[in-house]
Amino acid sequence: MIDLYTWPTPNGHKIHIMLEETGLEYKVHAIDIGAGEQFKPDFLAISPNNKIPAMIDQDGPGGKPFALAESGAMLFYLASKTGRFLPKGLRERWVVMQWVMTQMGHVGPMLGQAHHFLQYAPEKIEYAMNRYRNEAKRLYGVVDKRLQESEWLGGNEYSIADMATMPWMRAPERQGVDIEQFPVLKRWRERIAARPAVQRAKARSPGSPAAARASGSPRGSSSRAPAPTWRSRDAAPRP
Ligand SMILES: N[C@@H](CCC(=O)N[C@@H](CS)C(=O)NCC(=O)O)C(=O)O
Repeated sequence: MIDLYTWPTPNGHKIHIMLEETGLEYKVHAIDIGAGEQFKPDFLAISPNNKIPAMIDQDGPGGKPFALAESGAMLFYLASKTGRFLPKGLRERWVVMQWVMTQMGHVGPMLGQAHHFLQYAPEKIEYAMNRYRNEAKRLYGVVDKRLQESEWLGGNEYSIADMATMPWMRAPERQGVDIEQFPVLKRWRERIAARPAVQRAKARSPGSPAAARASGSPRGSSSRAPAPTWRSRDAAPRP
């Protein structure tokens, strides 16, 4: 059983998608980052950088609970645990790694900044808005070009690289990007969105109407964040 600490954001969605794709059993714990729950000491014990997502695999390496944060590391962990969505061949595997790292190092941080400066910043700063809008467009172009030569980001197979990247490209208009300029990327996004696991993942995200119905809570959290099963990250067994 995996305890997933999450909130409905692109980084959170990635892990929901992987858990649904692999069929692993998991329980959702909502960490309301708008209310500052990511700074609570219990959460900090499993996520040292105060960010969602994070998880505790109750059946971690050695059969003991194992805590992990950072969505890229979590995707690699879940792929290693299940032997799925990360190719076995070394050439293919490293290419998937390359695209997961492109998402972690560029797509997430830059589109996140575009989102921030275009939608949320209390002050409209032209320089920042242009900088991140341009970078967002450039990155959509990088992904679109890759998908012109390859069915999926990592190669011939749908992989954790696609799961990591697609949730960031769901709302291009909020990042200053016209999706019609990237038709191949648009079709790739639709293929992923149509997958039953991706639809189930969305439904189980905190705040979704389906999750709210299941939990009886207006915010759809199946559980508020409980205390992790240990007090300090150092106590968590490492692989
Ligand atoms: N590199 C991290 C980024 C995680 C991240 O930025 N999470 C955001 C939500 S998408 C968060 O928890 N923000 C709360 C805050 O910054 O206080 C990952 O991929 O897991």
